[in-house]
Amino acid sequence: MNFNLALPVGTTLDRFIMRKQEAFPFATGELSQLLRDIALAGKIVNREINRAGLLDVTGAYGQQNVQGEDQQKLDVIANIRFIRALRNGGEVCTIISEEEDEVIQTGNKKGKYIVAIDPLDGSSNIDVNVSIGTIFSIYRRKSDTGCDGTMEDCLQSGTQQVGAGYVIYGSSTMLVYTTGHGVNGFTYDPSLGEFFLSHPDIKTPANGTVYSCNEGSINSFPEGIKQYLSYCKDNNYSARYIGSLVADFHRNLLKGGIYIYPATAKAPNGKLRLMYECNALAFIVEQAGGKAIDGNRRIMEIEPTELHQRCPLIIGSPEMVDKVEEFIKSEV
Ligand code: AHM
Ligand code: MG
Repeated sequence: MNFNLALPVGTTLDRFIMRKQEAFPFATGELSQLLRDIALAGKIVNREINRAGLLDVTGAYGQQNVQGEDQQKLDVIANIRFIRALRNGGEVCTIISEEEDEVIQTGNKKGKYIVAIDPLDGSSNIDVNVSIGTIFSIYRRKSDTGCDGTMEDCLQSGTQQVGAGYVIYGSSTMLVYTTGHGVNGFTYDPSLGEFFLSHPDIKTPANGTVYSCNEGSINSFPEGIKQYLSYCKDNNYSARYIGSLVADFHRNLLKGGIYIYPATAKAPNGKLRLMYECNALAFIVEQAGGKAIDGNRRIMEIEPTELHQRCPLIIGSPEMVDKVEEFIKSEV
């Protein structure tokens, strides 16, 4: 069976998903439909983001989300759009969202899948026209169909993901995803309303000279990370930090580089969320030949205990991640 069937640049996302599905004779098409639902919601959110300045939907919504952060109006809109698309699609029984305190039961008790989503990451950047993104992970439920998804269905480790991806709303809007057979990127053509294959079989460079982290907090970084950052400077690496994870990650994925969000005094377990951000990007980077660790462990092997759990994230080109690990280990 040709799981790695190469399709030409310019293939539409729908055709791509269909052709990939044909390589799996026993596939029911439900995962394919779920990916299409996410792409559709991505298009709708893209439209909202592009109109944001005109419609006065930027800025704070006046509420806080479960992590005590101000929600932006577009966070709320994106959350609603993705949940609606997944509920209408029918393949997903349960959703967990960075923007929601509790699990969301879609009512589709026959749905086989669980989706974890950060509907709009980097939303503090909306008002200043910086790239933002949606991040998602897909898991197969463990419980029998016919009832709501359980907490056990939701709290699966990253190794159990059957799909993951992100949409980056940038100078172009792109959807990048994996189902465990490589990573492919699709660029959105707004005039046609379609995503087209533009970055087939993405492989991240083994090494790079770009590091991305918020060095303003360096005084409270772990010693090994501080030393790695000195090493970067000694070697004249470039610092690039947008403060929008999807944008920093996407650049490093394509060009080589490393993104680091370690434990800090302000965020003793790191800032980023295992279920909504780290696992999805870890799956993608590994499928592209990169690595993702929390400093001690592979991100995807962390057994989650809570929906909104945070973890440090060190992710990117494999030789760079190995180098950070060396510095961390030499400190222990
Ligand atoms: P968010 O999910 O509330 O948008 O926060 C996640 C964002 C990431 O996109 C970004 O990399 C990071 O927070 C930036 O944090 P900091 O401002 O501490 O550097
Ligand atoms: Mg986020």
